[in-house]
Amino acid sequence: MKNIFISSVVCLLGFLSLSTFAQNSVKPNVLVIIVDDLRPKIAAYGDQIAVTPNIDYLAETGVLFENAFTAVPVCGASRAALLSGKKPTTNRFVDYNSRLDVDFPDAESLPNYFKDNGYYTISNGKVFDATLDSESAWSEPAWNPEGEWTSVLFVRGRELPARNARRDDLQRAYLDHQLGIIGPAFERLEAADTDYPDGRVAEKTIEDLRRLSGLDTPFFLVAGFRKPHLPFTAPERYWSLYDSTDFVLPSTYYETPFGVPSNPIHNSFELRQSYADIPQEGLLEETQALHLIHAYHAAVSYADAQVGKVLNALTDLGIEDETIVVLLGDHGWSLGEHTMWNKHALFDIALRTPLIIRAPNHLSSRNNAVVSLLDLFPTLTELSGLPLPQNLDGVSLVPILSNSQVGVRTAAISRWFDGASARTDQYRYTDWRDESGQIEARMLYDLSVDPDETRNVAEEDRYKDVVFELSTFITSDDSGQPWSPMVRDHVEARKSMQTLVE
Ligand SMILES: [Ca+2]
Repeated sequence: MKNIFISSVVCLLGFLSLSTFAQNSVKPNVLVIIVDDLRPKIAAYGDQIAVTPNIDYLAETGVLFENAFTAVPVCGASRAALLSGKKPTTNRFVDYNSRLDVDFPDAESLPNYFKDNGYYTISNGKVFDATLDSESAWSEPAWNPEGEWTSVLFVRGRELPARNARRDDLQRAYLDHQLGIIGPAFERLEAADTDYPDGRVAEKTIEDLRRLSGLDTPFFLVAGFRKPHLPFTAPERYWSLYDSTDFVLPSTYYETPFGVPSNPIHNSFELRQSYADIPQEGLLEETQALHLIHAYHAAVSYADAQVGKVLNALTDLGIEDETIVVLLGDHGWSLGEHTMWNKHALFDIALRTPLIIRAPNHLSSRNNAVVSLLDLFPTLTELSGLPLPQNLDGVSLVPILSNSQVGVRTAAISRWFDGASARTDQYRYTDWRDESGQIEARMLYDLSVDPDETRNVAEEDRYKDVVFELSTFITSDDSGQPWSPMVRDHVEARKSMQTLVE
């Protein structure tokens, strides 16, 4: 009986404070945590190996979205889209170097909107891809820790403890590389969390929370952690959470999907071009691939630990119950699936990302609805009791935070240069169109029977209606923009590569 009574009081208090937010008199704080290149390799998402106790805790106390997708599978464009609530087209938010204030200067960004509505806004770490993008959005200049963002330790000339025997190997990897300037794709050293940038982002964020919790105005703080983005640098103790024998290659490591067009298959250029000791063509040797998979996990656990420090600070400061917390990745990541590494493709593995929203007065749950990172802007606006801005391309997820049985959209659309992909609860349909809109290639995966996307069924008769419906859906989403020169260059380069292969 006592428990029931307590629950009733909690519910009543919850209802009252929810009403208060809606009435504009007290605004909740907003803390957004972006974890770069994080796919749902998280225990709370059912991953059997990942050690992520802090994100798991957030998931246990919030709403976990099982089917959240980025609008563009690359950092800069994904962030410009999700931080503006505007969809990508063939003329904006195209690649890693996209900037919101260049591609769409008239769009009001999410942090700018909160700032205009009385919030104190802060950007720590990697938020917009370019630190100076949309500067006016922030109450203080966007902050980043010092040092190269790739931050392999010994390059900075630091004296490392002698126990770091691997240092010699790593230095050799640099020196031996033909370009002599790029480092290994991982680093395993005895180091403090704060030796790497993310540890310092956590420290700065905690200092800010301490300061901001004493202000009369609510805050909108975004903390952007850089791991598990390449290079997979993480202190030794996060590597030691795993045994190297824990890992296996993905079942699709050696093969692209049956019947796939060549359009979405890339050569993992980010990994090959930027890091020493990676072969310039062909599959990575199994031992190297497994080591990189281990390294990704170490980097995920390191990022998770930094998330934990920030979440603990909310509790210690007593502001957990008045702060909305969102955690997301900026896109998915291939760890060798379909012969590929990195993002840059319209497959589920490169598009699906974690999304967890913990809002005061909403019970924790898991939600299977298909959602887009574009939905973040209207969701945070509604949760904070602010008026919904006009012309956002996302939809508010507030109706489904409390009801996991309903959906908010037919499909989530993602774009990558001339390709567009529609994800429903059962299918991933993708097509590539020429500049006049004619479909040149397409693929369809029936995820209900083929969750790993191994068989393109777009040309099978029994899926004819699905293909028609989803290609029509993409047509209706198309804003009819002309191609930007970047899209033309990309398509030309891909076609010349295809010709070479043929
Ligand atoms: Ca990224």
